[in-house]
Amino acid sequence: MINNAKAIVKVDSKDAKLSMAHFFVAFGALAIGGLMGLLQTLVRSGKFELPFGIGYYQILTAHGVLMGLVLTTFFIMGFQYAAVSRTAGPHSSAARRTGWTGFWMMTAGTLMSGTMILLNEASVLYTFYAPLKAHWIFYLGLTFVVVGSWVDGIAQIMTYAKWRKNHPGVPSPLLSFMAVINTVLWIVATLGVAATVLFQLLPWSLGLVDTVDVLVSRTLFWYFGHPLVYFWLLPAYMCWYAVVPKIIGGKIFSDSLARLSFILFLLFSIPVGFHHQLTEPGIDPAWKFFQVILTFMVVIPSLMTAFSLFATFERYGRSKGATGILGWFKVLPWNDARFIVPFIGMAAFIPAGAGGIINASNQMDQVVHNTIWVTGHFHLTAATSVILTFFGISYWLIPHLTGRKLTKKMNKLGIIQAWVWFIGMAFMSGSMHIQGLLGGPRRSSFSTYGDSKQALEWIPYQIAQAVGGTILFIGIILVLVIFINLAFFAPKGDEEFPVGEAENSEERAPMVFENWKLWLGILTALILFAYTIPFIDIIQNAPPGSKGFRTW
Ligand code: HAS
Ligand code: CU
Repeated sequence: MINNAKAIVKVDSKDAKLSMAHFFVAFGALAIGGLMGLLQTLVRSGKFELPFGIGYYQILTAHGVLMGLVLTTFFIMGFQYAAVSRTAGPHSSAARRTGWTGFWMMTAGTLMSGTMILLNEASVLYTFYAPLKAHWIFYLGLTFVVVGSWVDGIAQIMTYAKWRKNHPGVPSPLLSFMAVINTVLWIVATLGVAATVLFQLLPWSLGLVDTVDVLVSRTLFWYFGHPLVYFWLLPAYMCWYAVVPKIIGGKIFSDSLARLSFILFLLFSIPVGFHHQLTEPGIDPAWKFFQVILTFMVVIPSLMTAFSLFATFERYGRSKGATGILGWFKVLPWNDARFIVPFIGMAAFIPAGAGGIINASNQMDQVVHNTIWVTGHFHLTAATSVILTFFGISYWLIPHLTGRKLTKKMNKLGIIQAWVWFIGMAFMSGSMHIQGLLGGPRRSSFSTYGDSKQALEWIPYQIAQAVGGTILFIGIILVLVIFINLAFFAPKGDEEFPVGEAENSEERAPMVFENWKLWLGILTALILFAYTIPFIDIIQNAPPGSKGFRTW
């Protein structure tokens, strides 16, 4: 495929169009969702009130749905679709049609749910917990997004399967393998949310049934909700493992280790949903304990990732003559946005992951659950580590797809953007963590709770969050400027889609990694083991169902 050392392997232009379509929706969601985020922090500072009767919970729902569900799903599907095309070859026209069908279904669903939120018919937050009851079109829209994402994901699987068929006995390209793992993880995980939406929430919101079993619904939601966060994380890991080494001029520490960590994510991401329900009555503590153990299992592939990244940096540093324990740090390409933006994400993931381990520890979760600490946690994980990596990916992928160049000026703006983000988030997420430890609740508008002493203590932290939110909003404007430049205005040229090579070129990943029957078999067994008995319990001992509530 490569004619000379300088030639760049391009993503097929027809595939590029579909990826870009995803990115337009993703960055559109970022623009609106970001504005909602700013407004929330301003309201919570106590110094600002929303005009025109707009509700706090309405914008909170818009923010969570747009950022957590729409931006992520569209970005990830667009990125993975391009990554598979780049590494396993152009998609067939059948796969491309499948991809477009999925894209339009997701877009239609987003418009349906988004409209209901804007009409104030669905202020149920991004977790849409029953018994809060939204308009049925909101749930139908979510169904379209989920089913559309399956169809979209099948396009990637088709191209992967074609590659496998044409290359019997050869491990598939690393990035394609990773994309397919994430898509499979997503499909298995979304079965849970599809079940609660289709069988519980839709019939209930349509008035076909009067009541809903809240615990069943929440359990099905969290069966999906935890793997959801790894669905966000794994594309960032794809960049850290397979793209960043190439950008710095180094090598992937071990191709097999990278694959193994992805398999572990596939196995252990799903049977752990109870760690979001540790304080919830109605679930046997023994089963909560079991899922907490599995949660600690799913930390292992992240520790493997940290090890592997340090090893890549270290070995690259040594090859450049760096000495001492931290000598490698100096020789990294600090002026390259494609490196530093995801690197800030990695650095943030160290405290972010530590926070996750705190949450997962049953006793400590009693302290932080439902406090704004948790909001701080996911703004470090999802809204810093993951999203900065997505921004870093965009800075080479968008020009690659549009046939343009990342100019020096945009590269610099990208670096400034990342630092602005980091500073804004340090204020916002930092003060959320502290306020959470002081008992400040999450998911709640401004209140002094009758001027209680404890609530007054929280206010300075809420003001710090508004400062952070404002800085972050500047970061959003900057990233949108870069996106529009790279999509429409940057000079024409060839920007590389960097794909790293393993350090040991002789290394060949064991074929057992691609034995889907084996992994899906173990995954099914784990899920059945972790959920069957508690689920039977939940249903057999169910309280009377709840009618719907509209609290807004
Ligand atoms: Fe979490 C709640 C546990 C990771 C997102 N999490 C949430 C919620 C979200 C979320 C959105 O057990 C709230 C949901 C809601 O609305 O209620 N989380 C964990 C654990 C991990 C974890 C154990 N979470 C994530 C990631 C997310 C995410 C990733 C998004 C992308 N989380 C919980 C729990 C709750 C929870 C409980 C429920 C709390 C409650 O009470 O409600 C682990 O996966 C974390 C493992 C990570 C590491 C870090 C490895 C570090 C690496 C970086 C290396 C850096 C380098 C750079 C090389 C062990 C890989 C070096 C540079 C230098 C400068 C030194
Ligand atoms: Cu979780």
